[in-house]
Amino acid sequence: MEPRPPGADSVPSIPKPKTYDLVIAANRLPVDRVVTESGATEWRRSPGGLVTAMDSVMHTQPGAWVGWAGEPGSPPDRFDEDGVHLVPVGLSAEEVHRYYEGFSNGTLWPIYHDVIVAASFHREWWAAYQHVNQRFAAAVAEVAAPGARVWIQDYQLQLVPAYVRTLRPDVRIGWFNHIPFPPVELFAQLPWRGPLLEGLLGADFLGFQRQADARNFVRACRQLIHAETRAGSVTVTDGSGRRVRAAAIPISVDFKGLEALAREPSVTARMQEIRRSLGDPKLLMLGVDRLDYTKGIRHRLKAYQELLAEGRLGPPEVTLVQVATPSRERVAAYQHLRADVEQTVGRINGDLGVMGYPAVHYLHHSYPREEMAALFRAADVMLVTPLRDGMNLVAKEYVTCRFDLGGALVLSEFTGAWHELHQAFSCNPHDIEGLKQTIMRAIDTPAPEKRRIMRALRRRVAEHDVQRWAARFLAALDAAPDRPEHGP
Ligand code: GDG
Repeated sequence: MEPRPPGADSVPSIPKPKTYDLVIAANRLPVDRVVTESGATEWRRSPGGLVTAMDSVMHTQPGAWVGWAGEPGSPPDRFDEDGVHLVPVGLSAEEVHRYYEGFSNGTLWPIYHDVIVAASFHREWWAAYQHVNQRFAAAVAEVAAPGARVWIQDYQLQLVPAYVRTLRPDVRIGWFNHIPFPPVELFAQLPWRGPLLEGLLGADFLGFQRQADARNFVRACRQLIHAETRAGSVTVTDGSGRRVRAAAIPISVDFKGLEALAREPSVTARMQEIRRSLGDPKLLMLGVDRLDYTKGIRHRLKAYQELLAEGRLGPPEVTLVQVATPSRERVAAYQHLRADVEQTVGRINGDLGVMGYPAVHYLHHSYPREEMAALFRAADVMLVTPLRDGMNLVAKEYVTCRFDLGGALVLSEFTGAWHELHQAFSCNPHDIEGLKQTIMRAIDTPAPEKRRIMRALRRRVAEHDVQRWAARFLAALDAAPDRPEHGP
């Protein structure tokens, strides 16, 4: 037995927090707080694709997940859930307003999505963004084991790579951008463009949805901070000679899990019930989006409205279900969008609906996954018409659910998904006449041709699922150039 130091019994040692070889940092934790019928509070897994992807890499090694728990105020204590150590980061109500609704969704989101609405620049939003990113980095630094892999997610946390590197130069840092990275002409508008690029360059590897996004980032580094660049990599400007690689690793869906859900008898029964409850239309069209101005909902409604007005389509044979999931409801641009969409839906139904058969079924709700799978199976034509979208998982989910090879996907060229699913019925949503023609083509193409297309789309998603995405990202992170002081 080891000799015990004098007084060891009386001085309690402070337990060091447990550390992990894989640490994820994302704006949100992968759980939501719910109050049960008995009034008790519990945490339920949020069913996002990222959670499934992380499951596939965390089941072999335990990992930690750093994120906001979704409510302002002091954060709950750390806890373990489904084998993942959850580390809540607290945000005050003011920080939610300035860092999340403000800088993330009022400044960065519009700039990164082609300025579909104007971006707002406020120095106090930027200050809050810096503070919150520092807090995330401190939490990461505390739970990362020596030499750990740290995987930071998305545009809300672009400064975290550099902050983590300062605190923990021993760890390997990756960042993945779920949204587009804008052309330099737009990115250059940001008053804080330099610090944002330097923040990202704290990483070893940066992953993007499309090659064009990775190229935009590299070009921004060359033009705006005069970094030396080569195809796919940037040399940091701090004189260390360290190189950061930027490449496309497109995200995907849990093909096997979602297809199995879509095949459930209860989902089949619900699919039939949905069609019945809509009056058994000959043709059911579907849109599923967060209610966001990037998703092209207004353009889609306009094309549909004109097709109805011209008598080319109409109820009761044809109907459109538009699920618009509530989103960012305290941000002004989203309030305007909602009012606009709801007025348009009202006008279409008022002008072009028939008794008992509205032309548009508009649902401002969030639904369980089973319901989404049943809707996808019920829809003859799926309308995915964003003006700009990093990937768009709805497109991939639709084809995943169509194991029957039925249905047709209308897909905007301005989504990341289009670069993988170009056999779909492609459209430019800005071109309303073209969009109308594409919708009619998706309807009129003979079934055998549509089955051939659906088979090709499904093959692509089956072979490039979210598990493969996560594995590819981590392999790229491991393969990133070593720092000069650590290797050749
Ligand atoms: C960002 C990027 C990128 C929607 N309503 C309900 C529901 N959903 C699910 C969909 C899909 C997800 O939410 C939305 O993902 P998207 O990819 O379509 O779009 P964003 O939310 O904008 O996501 C995007 C993505 O990150 C991943 O990198 O593809 O480009 O903008 O999975 O099915 N799910 C349930 N009920 C709903 O009512 N259960």
